[in-house]
Amino acid sequence: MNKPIDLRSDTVTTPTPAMRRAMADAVVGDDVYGEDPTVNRLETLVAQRLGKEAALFVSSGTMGNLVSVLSHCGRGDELILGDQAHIFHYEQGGCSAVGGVHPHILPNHPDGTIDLDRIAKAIRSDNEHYPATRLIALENTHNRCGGSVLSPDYVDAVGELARAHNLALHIDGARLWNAAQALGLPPARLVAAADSVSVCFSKGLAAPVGSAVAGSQSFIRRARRMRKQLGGGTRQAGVLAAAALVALEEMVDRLTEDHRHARQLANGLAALDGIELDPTQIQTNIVYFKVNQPGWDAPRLSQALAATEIRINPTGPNQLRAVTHYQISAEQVDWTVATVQKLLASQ
Ligand code: TLP
Repeated sequence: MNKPIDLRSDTVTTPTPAMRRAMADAVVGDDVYGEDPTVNRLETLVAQRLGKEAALFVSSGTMGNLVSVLSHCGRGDELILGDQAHIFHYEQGGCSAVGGVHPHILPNHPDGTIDLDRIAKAIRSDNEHYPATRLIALENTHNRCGGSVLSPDYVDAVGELARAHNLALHIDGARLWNAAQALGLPPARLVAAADSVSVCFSKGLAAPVGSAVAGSQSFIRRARRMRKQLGGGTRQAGVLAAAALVALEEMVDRLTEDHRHARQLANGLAALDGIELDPTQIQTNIVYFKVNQPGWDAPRLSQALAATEIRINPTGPNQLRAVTHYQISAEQVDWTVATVQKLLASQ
Protein backbone atom coordinates (compact mmCIF):
# COMPACT_ATOMS: atom_id res chain seq x y z
CA MET A 1 0.00 0.00 0.00
CA ASN A 2 1.22 3.47 -0.91
CA LYS A 3 1.73 5.39 2.34
CA PRO A 4 1.30 7.75 4.07
CA ILE A 5 -2.41 8.07 3.33
CA ASP A 6 -2.88 11.76 4.08
CA LEU A 7 -6.56 12.63 4.44
CA ARG A 8 -6.03 15.71 6.64
CA SER A 9 -6.86 18.09 3.82
CA ASP A 10 -6.71 18.61 0.06
CA THR A 11 -4.17 21.34 0.87
CA VAL A 12 -1.54 18.60 1.26
CA THR A 13 -1.48 17.81 -2.47
CA THR A 14 1.88 18.32 -4.13
CA PRO A 15 2.37 19.72 -7.65
CA THR A 16 1.99 17.44 -10.66
CA PRO A 17 4.95 16.81 -13.04
CA ALA A 18 3.24 19.10 -15.60
CA MET A 19 3.10 21.88 -13.00
CA ARG A 20 6.78 21.50 -12.16
CA ARG A 21 7.67 21.71 -15.85
CA ALA A 22 5.46 24.76 -16.34
CA MET A 23 7.05 26.44 -13.32
CA ALA A 24 10.55 25.83 -14.64
CA ASP A 25 9.65 27.19 -18.07
CA ALA A 26 7.52 30.16 -16.93
CA VAL A 27 8.11 33.52 -18.59
CA VAL A 28 8.15 36.06 -15.77
CA GLY A 29 8.33 39.79 -15.03
CA ASP A 30 7.68 42.14 -12.11
CA ASP A 31 4.03 41.69 -11.19
CA VAL A 32 3.89 44.82 -9.00
CA TYR A 33 4.50 46.67 -12.31
CA GLY A 34 1.82 44.43 -13.86
CA GLU A 35 4.56 43.00 -16.10
CA ASP A 36 4.44 39.29 -15.39
CA PRO A 37 2.91 37.75 -18.52
CA THR A 38 2.14 34.44 -16.80
CA VAL A 39 0.34 36.12 -13.89
CA ASN A 40 -1.54 38.29 -16.39
CA ARG A 41 -2.58 35.20 -18.36
CA LEU A 42 -3.78 33.50 -15.19
CA GLU A 43 -5.77 36.56 -14.08
CA THR A 44 -7.46 36.77 -17.49
CA LEU A 45 -8.35 33.07 -17.42
CA VAL A 46 -9.73 33.25 -13.86
CA ALA A 47 -11.87 36.28 -14.72
CA GLN A 48 -13.22 34.39 -17.76
CA ARG A 49 -13.96 31.21 -15.80
CA LEU A 50 -15.77 33.21 -13.12
CA GLY A 51 -17.60 35.53 -15.53
CA LYS A 52 -16.09 38.66 -13.93
CA GLU A 53 -14.37 41.70 -15.44
CA ALA A 54 -11.02 41.14 -13.75
CA ALA A 55 -9.06 38.99 -11.31
CA LEU A 56 -6.03 39.27 -9.06
CA PHE A 57 -3.51 36.61 -8.04
CA VAL A 58 -3.00 36.39 -4.25
CA SER A 59 -0.90 34.15 -2.02
CA SER A 60 -3.62 32.19 -0.25
CA GLY A 61 -7.34 31.73 0.28
CA THR A 62 -7.00 33.61 3.56
CA MET A 63 -5.41 36.56 1.76
CA GLY A 64 -8.10 36.42 -0.95
CA ASN A 65 -10.87 36.68 1.63
CA LEU A 66 -9.11 39.42 3.61
CA VAL A 67 -8.28 41.50 0.53
CA SER A 68 -11.93 41.20 -0.52
CA VAL A 69 -13.34 42.21 2.86
CA LEU A 70 -10.91 45.16 3.07
CA SER A 71 -11.90 46.23 -0.44
CA HIS A 72 -15.61 46.29 0.41
CA CYS A 73 -15.56 47.52 4.03
CA GLY A 74 -14.01 50.30 6.09
CA ARG A 75 -13.28 50.27 9.82
CA GLY A 76 -16.41 49.80 11.91
CA ASP A 77 -18.43 48.46 8.99
CA GLU A 78 -20.28 45.22 9.45
CA LEU A 79 -19.93 41.92 7.63
CA ILE A 80 -22.76 39.36 7.80
CA LEU A 81 -21.56 35.74 7.61
CA GLY A 82 -22.37 32.24 8.81
CA ASP A 83 -21.30 31.02 12.22
CA GLN A 84 -19.49 28.10 10.52
CA ALA A 85 -17.67 30.27 7.97
CA HIS A 86 -13.96 29.71 7.37
CA ILE A 87 -13.53 33.50 7.52
CA PHE A 88 -14.98 33.43 11.03
CA HIS A 89 -13.18 30.35 12.38
CA TYR A 90 -9.85 29.94 10.69
CA GLU A 91 -8.44 33.23 9.45
CA GLN A 92 -6.96 34.67 12.64
CA GLY A 93 -9.86 37.12 12.91
CA GLY A 94 -8.11 39.07 10.13
CA CYS A 95 -11.21 41.05 9.17
CA SER A 96 -11.43 42.60 12.63
CA ALA A 97 -7.72 42.47 13.53
CA VAL A 98 -6.51 44.08 10.31
CA GLY A 99 -9.59 45.78 8.91
CA GLY A 100 -11.58 46.76 12.01
CA VAL A 101 -14.55 45.07 10.33
CA HIS A 102 -17.29 43.89 12.70
CA PRO A 103 -18.48 40.31 12.06
CA HIS A 104 -22.21 39.69 12.50
CA ILE A 105 -22.62 35.91 12.57
CA LEU A 106 -25.85 34.07 11.80
CA PRO A 107 -26.46 30.32 12.12
CA ASN A 108 -25.46 28.18 9.16
CA HIS A 109 -27.76 25.29 8.35
CA PRO A 110 -25.99 21.94 7.86
CA ASP A 111 -26.23 22.55 4.08
CA GLY A 112 -24.18 25.76 4.37
CA THR A 113 -27.07 28.14 3.81
CA ILE A 114 -28.17 30.96 6.12
CA ASP A 115 -31.91 31.79 6.30
CA LEU A 116 -32.72 34.66 3.97
CA ASP A 117 -35.08 36.24 6.48
CA ARG A 118 -32.40 36.10 9.17
CA ILE A 119 -30.03 37.91 6.81
CA ALA A 120 -32.73 40.47 5.99
CA LYS A 121 -33.36 41.08 9.71
CA ALA A 122 -29.63 41.39 10.44
CA ILE A 123 -29.14 44.23 7.93
CA ARG A 124 -28.87 47.40 9.99
CA SER A 125 -31.13 50.37 9.56
CA ASP A 126 -29.61 53.83 9.32
CA ASN A 127 -29.13 54.74 12.97
CA GLU A 128 -26.17 56.40 14.65
CA HIS A 129 -25.98 53.58 17.22
CA TYR A 130 -25.41 50.84 14.66
CA PRO A 131 -22.42 49.86 12.57
CA ALA A 132 -23.14 50.15 8.85
CA THR A 133 -23.76 46.79 7.16
CA ARG A 134 -21.66 46.61 3.98
CA LEU A 135 -21.09 43.02 3.04
CA ILE A 136 -22.57 39.52 3.12
CA ALA A 137 -20.21 36.54 2.77
CA LEU A 138 -21.13 32.99 1.71
CA GLU A 139 -18.90 29.91 1.33
CA ASN A 140 -19.16 27.39 -1.54
CA THR A 141 -18.41 24.54 -1.01
CA HIS A 142 -18.89 24.95 2.71
CA ASN A 143 -15.98 23.43 4.59
CA ARG A 144 -17.38 23.08 8.12
CA CYS A 145 -20.76 22.12 6.68
CA GLY A 146 -19.27 18.93 5.22
CA GLY A 147 -18.27 20.23 1.81
CA SER A 148 -21.89 21.07 1.02
CA VAL A 149 -22.75 22.87 -2.21
CA LEU A 150 -24.84 26.05 -2.34
CA SER A 151 -27.39 26.04 -5.16
CA PRO A 152 -27.14 28.87 -7.70
CA ASP A 153 -30.75 29.82 -6.90
CA TYR A 154 -29.90 30.32 -3.24
CA VAL A 155 -26.82 32.41 -4.09
CA ASP A 156 -28.91 34.47 -6.53
CA ALA A 157 -31.49 35.11 -3.81
CA VAL A 158 -28.82 36.31 -1.37
CA GLY A 159 -27.38 38.50 -4.14
CA GLU A 160 -30.79 40.04 -4.77
CA LEU A 161 -31.19 40.78 -1.08
CA ALA A 162 -27.72 42.34 -0.98
CA ARG A 163 -28.46 44.55 -4.00
CA ALA A 164 -31.81 45.63 -2.59
CA HIS A 165 -29.95 47.00 0.44
CA ASN A 166 -26.96 48.35 -1.45
CA LEU A 167 -24.64 45.73 0.06
CA ALA A 168 -21.93 43.67 -1.60
CA LEU A 169 -21.88 39.86 -1.74
CA HIS A 170 -18.57 37.99 -1.39
CA ILE A 171 -18.18 34.26 -1.97
CA ASP A 172 -15.37 32.31 -0.36
CA GLY A 173 -14.95 29.83 -3.19
CA ALA A 174 -11.80 28.08 -1.98
CA ARG A 175 -13.50 24.92 -3.34
CA LEU A 176 -15.81 26.54 -5.89
CA TRP A 177 -14.35 24.19 -8.51
CA ASN A 178 -15.67 21.24 -6.48
CA ALA A 179 -19.10 22.86 -6.25
CA ALA A 180 -19.19 23.41 -10.02
CA GLN A 181 -18.20 19.80 -10.72
CA ALA A 182 -20.76 18.47 -8.24
CA LEU A 183 -23.54 20.50 -9.86
CA GLY A 184 -22.34 20.01 -13.43
CA LEU A 185 -22.49 23.78 -13.97
CA PRO A 186 -19.89 26.34 -15.06
CA PRO A 187 -18.28 28.09 -12.07
CA ALA A 188 -19.43 31.46 -13.45
CA ARG A 189 -23.06 30.42 -12.96
CA LEU A 190 -22.44 29.80 -9.26
CA VAL A 191 -21.05 33.28 -8.63
CA ALA A 192 -23.17 35.33 -11.05
CA ALA A 193 -24.74 37.24 -8.15
CA ALA A 194 -21.46 37.90 -6.32
CA ASP A 195 -19.52 41.16 -6.33
CA SER A 196 -16.35 39.32 -5.38
CA VAL A 197 -15.16 35.74 -5.29
CA SER A 198 -12.02 34.14 -3.92
CA VAL A 199 -10.86 30.83 -5.37
CA CYS A 200 -7.90 28.55 -4.58
CA PHE A 201 -5.53 26.60 -6.81
CA SER A 202 -3.72 24.90 -3.94
CA LYS A 203 -6.47 22.66 -2.61
CA GLY A 204 -8.04 19.98 -4.81
CA LEU A 205 -6.37 21.43 -7.91
CA ALA A 206 -2.95 20.55 -6.43
CA ALA A 207 -0.99 23.71 -7.27
CA PRO A 208 1.70 24.40 -4.66
CA VAL A 209 0.66 27.99 -3.84
CA GLY A 210 -1.94 30.50 -4.85
CA SER A 211 -5.45 31.85 -4.96
CA ALA A 212 -7.25 34.60 -6.82
CA VAL A 213 -10.01 37.10 -6.27
CA ALA A 214 -12.33 38.22 -9.04
CA GLY A 215 -14.87 40.98 -9.50
CA SER A 216 -15.43 44.27 -11.31
CA GLN A 217 -12.52 46.38 -12.62
CA SER A 218 -13.03 48.87 -9.80
CA PHE A 219 -13.11 46.11 -7.16
CA ILE A 220 -9.86 44.66 -8.50
CA ARG A 221 -8.17 48.10 -8.55
CA ARG A 222 -8.96 48.43 -4.85
CA ALA A 223 -8.02 44.80 -4.17
CA ARG A 224 -4.57 45.43 -5.73
CA ARG A 225 -4.03 48.25 -3.23
CA MET A 226 -5.18 46.09 -0.33
CA ARG A 227 -2.94 43.22 -1.44
CA LYS A 228 0.01 45.65 -1.51
CA GLN A 229 -0.89 46.93 1.96
CA LEU A 230 -0.84 43.37 3.30
CA GLY A 231 2.59 42.76 1.79
CA GLY A 232 1.18 40.50 -0.88
CA GLY A 233 2.51 42.37 -3.93
CA THR A 234 4.94 39.79 -5.24
CA ARG A 235 7.43 40.14 -8.06
CA GLN A 236 8.21 37.22 -10.44
CA ALA A 237 5.08 35.38 -9.30
CA GLY A 238 4.74 33.82 -12.76
CA VAL A 239 6.55 30.73 -11.46
CA LEU A 240 3.55 30.20 -9.18
CA ALA A 241 0.92 31.35 -11.67
CA ALA A 242 2.31 28.81 -14.17
CA ALA A 243 1.36 25.97 -11.83
CA ALA A 244 -2.05 27.57 -11.20
CA LEU A 245 -2.67 27.70 -14.98
CA VAL A 246 -2.00 23.95 -15.22
CA ALA A 247 -4.30 23.48 -12.22
CA LEU A 248 -7.15 25.30 -13.99
CA GLU A 249 -6.59 23.69 -17.34
CA GLU A 250 -5.94 20.09 -16.27
CA MET A 251 -7.15 19.47 -12.74
CA VAL A 252 -10.76 20.68 -12.52
CA ASP A 253 -12.56 17.89 -14.37
CA ARG A 254 -10.89 15.16 -12.32
CA LEU A 255 -12.39 16.49 -9.05
CA THR A 256 -15.35 14.15 -9.66
CA GLU A 257 -12.92 11.32 -8.87
CA ASP A 258 -12.25 12.86 -5.43
CA HIS A 259 -16.00 13.11 -4.90
CA ARG A 260 -16.41 9.45 -5.82
CA HIS A 261 -13.66 8.51 -3.36
CA ALA A 262 -15.32 10.59 -0.63
CA ARG A 263 -18.60 8.68 -1.16
CA GLN A 264 -16.68 5.40 -1.13
CA LEU A 265 -15.03 6.38 2.16
CA ALA A 266 -18.32 7.55 3.66
CA ASN A 267 -20.16 4.35 2.65
CA GLY A 268 -17.35 2.21 4.04
CA LEU A 269 -17.12 4.06 7.35
CA ALA A 270 -20.91 4.28 7.79
CA ALA A 271 -21.12 0.49 7.69
CA LEU A 272 -18.74 0.13 10.69
CA ASP A 273 -19.85 -0.38 14.30
CA GLY A 274 -18.77 2.61 16.37
CA ILE A 275 -18.79 5.10 13.47
CA GLU A 276 -21.60 7.55 12.90
CA LEU A 277 -22.16 9.30 9.59
CA ASP A 278 -24.83 9.73 6.96
CA PRO A 279 -23.22 8.94 3.60
CA THR A 280 -26.14 10.46 1.68
CA GLN A 281 -24.97 13.89 2.89
CA ILE A 282 -21.61 13.69 1.09
CA GLN A 283 -21.67 16.03 -1.92
CA THR A 284 -18.00 16.70 -2.63
CA ASN A 285 -14.63 15.69 -1.15
CA ILE A 286 -15.08 16.31 2.60
CA VAL A 287 -16.23 13.59 5.01
CA TYR A 288 -16.94 14.41 8.64
CA PHE A 289 -17.70 11.44 10.87
CA LYS A 290 -18.15 10.66 14.55
CA VAL A 291 -16.65 7.89 16.66
CA ASN A 292 -18.98 6.63 19.36
CA GLN A 293 -17.33 3.42 20.47
CA PRO A 294 -16.77 3.10 24.26
CA GLY A 295 -13.12 3.87 25.10
CA TRP A 296 -12.54 5.78 21.86
CA ASP A 297 -12.63 9.45 21.03
CA ALA A 298 -11.48 11.45 18.02
CA PRO A 299 -7.95 12.31 19.24
CA ARG A 300 -7.30 8.65 20.16
CA LEU A 301 -8.55 7.38 16.80
CA SER A 302 -6.51 10.01 14.97
CA GLN A 303 -3.36 9.00 16.89
CA ALA A 304 -3.95 5.29 16.37
CA LEU A 305 -4.41 5.89 12.63
CA ALA A 306 -1.26 8.05 12.51
CA ALA A 307 0.70 5.12 13.94
CA THR A 308 -0.33 3.19 10.81
CA GLU A 309 0.58 6.15 8.54
CA ILE A 310 -3.02 7.19 7.94
CA ARG A 311 -3.55 10.86 8.75
CA ILE A 312 -7.02 12.11 9.64
CA ASN A 313 -7.48 15.19 11.84
CA PRO A 314 -9.84 15.29 14.81
CA THR A 315 -12.20 18.29 14.59
CA GLY A 316 -13.96 17.86 17.93
CA PRO A 317 -14.01 15.49 20.91
CA ASN A 318 -15.74 12.80 18.85
CA GLN A 319 -15.57 14.18 15.33
CA LEU A 320 -12.94 13.73 12.59
CA ARG A 321 -12.60 15.13 9.08
CA ALA A 322 -11.23 13.25 6.09
CA VAL A 323 -10.66 15.01 2.77
CA THR A 324 -10.05 13.16 -0.50
CA HIS A 325 -7.80 14.58 -3.21
CA TYR A 326 -5.52 13.97 -6.18
CA GLN A 327 -3.09 11.85 -4.18
CA ILE A 328 -5.71 9.51 -2.65
CA SER A 329 -6.65 6.35 -4.56
CA ALA A 330 -9.67 4.04 -4.27
CA GLU A 331 -7.35 1.38 -2.87
CA GLN A 332 -6.13 3.74 -0.14
CA VAL A 333 -9.74 4.52 0.75
CA ASP A 334 -10.51 0.81 1.21
CA TRP A 335 -7.32 0.39 3.27
CA THR A 336 -8.37 3.31 5.50
CA VAL A 337 -11.84 1.85 6.12
CA ALA A 338 -10.35 -1.58 6.91
CA THR A 339 -7.82 0.01 9.31
CA VAL A 340 -10.50 1.96 11.19
CA GLN A 341 -12.49 -1.25 11.50
CA LYS A 342 -9.48 -3.18 12.81
CA LEU A 343 -8.56 -0.46 15.32
CA LEU A 344 -12.06 -0.12 16.75
CA ALA A 345 -12.36 -3.91 17.06
CA SER A 346 -9.02 -4.10 18.91
CA GLN A 347 -10.06 -1.72 21.72
N1 TLP B 1 -9.04 25.48 4.72
C1 TLP B 1 -8.09 24.60 5.37
C2 TLP B 1 -7.93 24.94 6.85
O1 TLP B 1 -7.68 26.28 7.00
C3 TLP B 1 -9.10 24.56 7.69
C4 TLP B 1 -8.53 23.16 5.18
O2 TLP B 1 -7.69 22.28 5.46
O3 TLP B 1 -9.67 22.93 4.76
N2 TLP B 1 -11.70 29.17 2.67
C5 TLP B 1 -12.02 27.88 2.88
C6 TLP B 1 -13.42 27.44 2.71
C7 TLP B 1 -11.02 26.97 3.24
O4 TLP B 1 -11.35 25.72 3.47
C8 TLP B 1 -9.68 27.41 3.39
C9 TLP B 1 -8.60 26.47 3.83
C10 TLP B 1 -9.41 28.76 3.15
C11 TLP B 1 -10.44 29.63 2.79
C12 TLP B 1 -8.03 29.35 3.34
O5 TLP B 1 -7.16 28.95 2.36
P1 TLP B 1 -5.56 29.07 2.60
O6 TLP B 1 -5.19 27.88 3.42
O7 TLP B 1 -5.01 29.03 1.22
O8 TLP B 1 -5.30 30.34 3.29
